[in-house]
Amino acid sequence: MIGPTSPVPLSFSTRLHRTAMPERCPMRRGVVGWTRADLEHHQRRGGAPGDVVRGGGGLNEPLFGAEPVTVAPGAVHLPGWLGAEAQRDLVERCREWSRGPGGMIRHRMPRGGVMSVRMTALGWFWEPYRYSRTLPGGEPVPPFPRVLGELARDGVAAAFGAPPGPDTPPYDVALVNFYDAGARMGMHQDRDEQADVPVVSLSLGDACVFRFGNTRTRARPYTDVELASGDLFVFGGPARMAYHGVPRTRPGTAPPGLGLAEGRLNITIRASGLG
Ligand SMILES: O=C(O)CCC(=O)C(=O)O
Repeated sequence: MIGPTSPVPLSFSTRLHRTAMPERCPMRRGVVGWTRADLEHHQRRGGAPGDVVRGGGGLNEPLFGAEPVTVAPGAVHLPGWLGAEAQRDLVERCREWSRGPGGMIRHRMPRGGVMSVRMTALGWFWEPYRYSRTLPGGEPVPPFPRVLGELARDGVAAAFGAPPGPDTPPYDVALVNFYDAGARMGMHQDRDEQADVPVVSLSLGDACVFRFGNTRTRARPYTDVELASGDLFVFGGPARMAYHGVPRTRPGTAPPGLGLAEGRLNITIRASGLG
């Protein structure tokens, strides 16, 4: 097994891997604020409250988010929701999270195949098909970052017009997925959570084709959506149990200066409902 801080190898065997994210570019320290204190700092610098997430936080960068697109009832795509600085900041955080005790794992599936996507879990450890409080080595799972809870609630508000209600189970788990050029994710449902709370998905790096289907079958009808760096996708309500997957990424399409030389990151933020 490759150590959590090893560089990503040039080729992979079919073993389960624990690796860190590729690091070909020097990382730029993100300055986007995510905490309340940082938000206040940003507002003092002239940023509007609403542009912290979308615009990049007081850096006078233009807001470029497009209008929300409803892909299916309960499923909303918000292109360009994260500004460039926010994306850089999240990439750096993902790299730090991937260096945690769990590293990035390519899970072995029950039928023996190994996922091509590598994954870091925060809050709860996910493996096919269950959550647990400990990593495979018995260590505690790294905590769920507060910033991701705030992003998830903001994302739901942006998609549906209001954040989750006060009685809604809290966001408490995030899966950080890394796709190299050949990685994909088959059609599946997110069904290991015990709470009917929207899934919030953030894309960074290379664009991909995100296939969003129906709740009955992996097959058609589905819609192929192009998810680019900075895009938000939220699915809940009637779409919460829709099959979805990533049939391909588009290598080389990451915005320059992101701090991720190659590949695609996806952060899905969920409420486990496991207390
Ligand atoms: O990478 C994506 O956009 C989708 C990830 C996903 O489907 C999952 O983590 O369950």
